[in-house]
Amino acid sequence: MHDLRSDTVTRPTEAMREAMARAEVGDDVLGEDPTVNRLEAEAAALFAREAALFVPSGTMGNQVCLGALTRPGEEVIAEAEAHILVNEVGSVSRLWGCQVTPVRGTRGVLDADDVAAAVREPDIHHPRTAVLSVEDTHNYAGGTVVPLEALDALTAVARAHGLAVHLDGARLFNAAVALGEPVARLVRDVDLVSVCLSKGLGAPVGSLVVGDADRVAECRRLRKALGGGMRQAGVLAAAARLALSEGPAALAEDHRRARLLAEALGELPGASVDLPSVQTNLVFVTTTSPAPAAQDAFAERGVLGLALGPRRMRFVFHRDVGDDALEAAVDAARAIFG
Ligand code: TLP
Repeated sequence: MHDLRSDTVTRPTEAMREAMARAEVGDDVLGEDPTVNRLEAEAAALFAREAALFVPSGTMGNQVCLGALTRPGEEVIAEAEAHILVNEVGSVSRLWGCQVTPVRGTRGVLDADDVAAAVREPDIHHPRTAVLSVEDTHNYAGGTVVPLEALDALTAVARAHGLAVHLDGARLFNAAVALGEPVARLVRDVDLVSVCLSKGLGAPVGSLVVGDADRVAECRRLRKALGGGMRQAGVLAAAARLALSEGPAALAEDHRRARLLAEALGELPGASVDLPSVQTNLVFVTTTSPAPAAQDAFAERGVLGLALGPRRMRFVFHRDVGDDALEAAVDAARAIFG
């Protein structure tokens, strides 16, 4: 089976398993796990920010960021199909007592004027708009990248209106590779960023929250509140360190394969692809037949994709699938959509 359902399915490499077996550990809740401490110091340096925090998942990473940046009754602005809005079990309201107001972007990228228009005037009736949340790359828009000028305009408009900026950088390294920019540049002007290590970078478990020391200290408290204090987490951090140092180099190949699959799919009568939105490792396909049936037909041909809507399927390239998976997916697509 060629598993193109998500980049979350990557398994740890032999080198990761060896590093995990040998990892020096301690109690991370007491700040005594040397491997976690190393990971967090390396991440802070890589992102050129004061501090970093290892968390169990991207969802927890996003949520501790949003908890640290809000108070109950406030409002977070996010793109209408943002992961925090559609895929985190309503946690922003459930955990922090805040509402998320959707603003529609273009291919996942918010327009700074639209954000400005959504910020509420001070009024006794209104929630206070506290945070702008940006997703880069934007998953449901197709793995789209926020161009640097757009990012700068968004952080500027947030500052002008007194909003903090949260970046859901679950796939921030994919964005950095696509832009040819260091991740430090992409997080320069945001308050807190959450970055997944267990997607394209290949770690078995874990994400990082990065930002200023006081903000990250608050995230550490909230991680504990959510039950995310992981004790001898060095066994996980050992693999995460390799994901951080070696993972990014492999992403350009994933992007190349995604592009080739998208172009092949775009020629078939039973499928359509918005080629400009295929910018990184994700390929979303609109199907003329029901997507769940197409998903089954792909599986019968040894290719796993995900139906993410009645007529929408997603294929994701990652380090555990290569050119053979690409060929199998193209062959299956020709049989199913041709
Ligand atoms: N995304 C998963 C599913 O939840 C859809 C996937 O397969 O793509 N932010 C973004 C932009 C994400 O895409 C995801 C995971 C997360 C946050 C949450 O990460 P985890 O799954 O580690 O909680």
